[in-house]
Amino acid sequence: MKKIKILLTVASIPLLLAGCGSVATPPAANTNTPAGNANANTNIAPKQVEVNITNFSFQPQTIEINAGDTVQWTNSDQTAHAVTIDNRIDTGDIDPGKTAKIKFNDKETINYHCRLHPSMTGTVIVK
Ligand SMILES: [Cu+2]
Repeated sequence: MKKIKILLTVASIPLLLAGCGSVATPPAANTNTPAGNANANTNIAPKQVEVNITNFSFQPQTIEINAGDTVQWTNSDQTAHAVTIDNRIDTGDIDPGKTAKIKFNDKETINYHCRLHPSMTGTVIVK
């Protein structure tokens, strides 16, 4: 009985090592992907772009994204804000610490503002 247990333990060590080795490989391969996509505006996996709402402003105020990307606004202020695109969409009030997302499918330039504080403006350029 004892001999069998030891043999099993020894046999499993190479398997564990092999497992570690194969797990380490994929991240190295993935680092090439963003650089390869940098010059191509088509066939890029949709991504999420972050805009921070702070001190009654959208940061960054202007962002460039690709069609199909999603923008997420995070309200880091102590008061509610909103993202409003006239005649089209309103996120509703985004309370402090909360987020709202809009997906942009068409290539266009969109000016938006905060419904609660119209002087807060931002631009999304969809390429
Ligand atoms: Cu606001």
